[in-house]
Amino acid sequence: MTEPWWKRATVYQVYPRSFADSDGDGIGDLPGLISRLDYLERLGVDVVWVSPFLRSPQHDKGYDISDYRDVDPLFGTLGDVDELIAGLHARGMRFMMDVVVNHTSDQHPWFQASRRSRDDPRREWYWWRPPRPGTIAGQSGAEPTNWMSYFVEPSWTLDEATGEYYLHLFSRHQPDLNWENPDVRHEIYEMLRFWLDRGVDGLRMDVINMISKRLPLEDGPLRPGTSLGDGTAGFISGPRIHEYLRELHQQVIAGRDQVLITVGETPAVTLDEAVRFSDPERAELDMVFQFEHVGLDHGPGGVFDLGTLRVVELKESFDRWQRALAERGWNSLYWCNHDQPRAVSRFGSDDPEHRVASAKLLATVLHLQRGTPFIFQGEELGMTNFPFDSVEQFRDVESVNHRRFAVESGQGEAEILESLRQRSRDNARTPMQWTDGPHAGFSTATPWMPVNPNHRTINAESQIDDPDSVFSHYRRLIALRRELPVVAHGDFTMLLPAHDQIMAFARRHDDRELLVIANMSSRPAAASLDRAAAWSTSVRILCDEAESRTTPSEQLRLAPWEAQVYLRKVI
Ligand code: TEU
Repeated sequence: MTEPWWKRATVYQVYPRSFADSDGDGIGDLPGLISRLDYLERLGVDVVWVSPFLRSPQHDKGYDISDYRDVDPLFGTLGDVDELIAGLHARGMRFMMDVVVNHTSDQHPWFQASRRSRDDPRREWYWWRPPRPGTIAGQSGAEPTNWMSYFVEPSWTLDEATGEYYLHLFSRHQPDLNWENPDVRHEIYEMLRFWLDRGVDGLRMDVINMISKRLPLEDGPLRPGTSLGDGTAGFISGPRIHEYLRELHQQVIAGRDQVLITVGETPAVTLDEAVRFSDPERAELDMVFQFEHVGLDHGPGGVFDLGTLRVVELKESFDRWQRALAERGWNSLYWCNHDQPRAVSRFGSDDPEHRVASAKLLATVLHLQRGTPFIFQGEELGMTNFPFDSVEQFRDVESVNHRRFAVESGQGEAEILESLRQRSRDNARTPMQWTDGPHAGFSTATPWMPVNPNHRTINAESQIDDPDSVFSHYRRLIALRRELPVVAHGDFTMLLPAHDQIMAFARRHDDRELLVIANMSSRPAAASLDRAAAWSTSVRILCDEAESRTTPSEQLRLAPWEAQVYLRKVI
């Protein structure tokens, strides 16, 4: 049986607005990305996923699309897309597009028609509802359900012209499409075929587990400290979700599935649902992004409620996902993306004493799991969160709305600043740090988001030729996945599950076994290793020359953020 190519592949995510600016307007663009393809080739990634660059009013930085078939002039032209695809293909890399079809922009002609009148043929393309019975349109509480949107405001906005509310799970500028309507689905499938015919090799599907709504739409349980409800029971993995994805597969993917890669972004997905989405026999998606490990440090109030991350819980979570998708389906692996704070600041340590070691360790423990790893731009350099010092500095709609909401609910400025500093999506969106020069080599003009002052020490130029850099470490891990079948295909056994500093696991495939031992803390760690004798003939890999002859001893001692990896032949 031949395994799909993407089991040995690594994906790199580009957030085009913050990657490289070619025309000096302070905003990254497609020609900028094209000029950096040699860098990506050097890193060795197989697939490049580019966040949305289609026409958009940019309320949610391109995740609000107003024309699915044209490029936003901010980013370039359709010709640039063709050039990008050709440039990637010439270097043996593939192109993954971001597909945002749960919602459109409120400027999309479909929505413009839909809002025009109650009997426009496009009315049913979106979700329209009258005010709640017994209430007055426009007054608080008149919304058809009590749902809070992901961007901390009611999920319904009144459209004065027709006196009805439309549904938006995200901002009011992102109305949800009604997938119950077959014409909507037909248009989307046709649009996807248009892009695949143009040379797109992969699809990353935004919040794809939210496209099927549970009818009738009903109130959800109140969210603590607010008058709004949690609507997730009404739209996460709704009743028709698998039917829609199978239909999409038949209409768009079938016949091209040997060459394509598909990943669904699925917030709040359960283990069982993830298996269903990614079981190849069901022909829906190749893999999904699950959110469990990036929610462990959230308190009960959600993303801006600062909870504590415990290493034991993180290990339990990884172990659960590795086991659940061992037989059927496939995992995606990630620490970072454009919606998450920087991993080294969150799961590692951005203290200069530990930053490099912890960035490498995070890469090691993620990339040596079973699944397809995703790297977010700058992660391969150990880029950190931004030192925001005022609540005025945040740009992202989620952060801006959270700030307003937090002020209204009586939080003090210091508290709001601290949670935004740690959790704002803006942390991921500061410009890519290419050099130690002006604007970090990202642009010749002042960038749309400030460059992190630490670009003087953290930048690509200083790392690409340094064999001990975070970049070189990522490069080795990417190559290892391609070279060693045990990395791509091996089974997974978590070791030392109760240890509160060390994450250790073994992988086995045919006659090869891999052992990973990592101290996820800024203190020295010790433990005793079971079956240490079995490892007496192993070789240490992914390490400096000086360490290369050691084998793991029964009494393990690890320096802060030290990771050790061993490979042995099983006799
Ligand atoms: O993200 C969906 C999503 O769940 C996030 O909004 C998440 O809840 C939040 O970022 C946590 O801080 C996708 C895109 O990745 C995101 O950029 C878009 O804003 C969103 O969908 C709407 O398209």
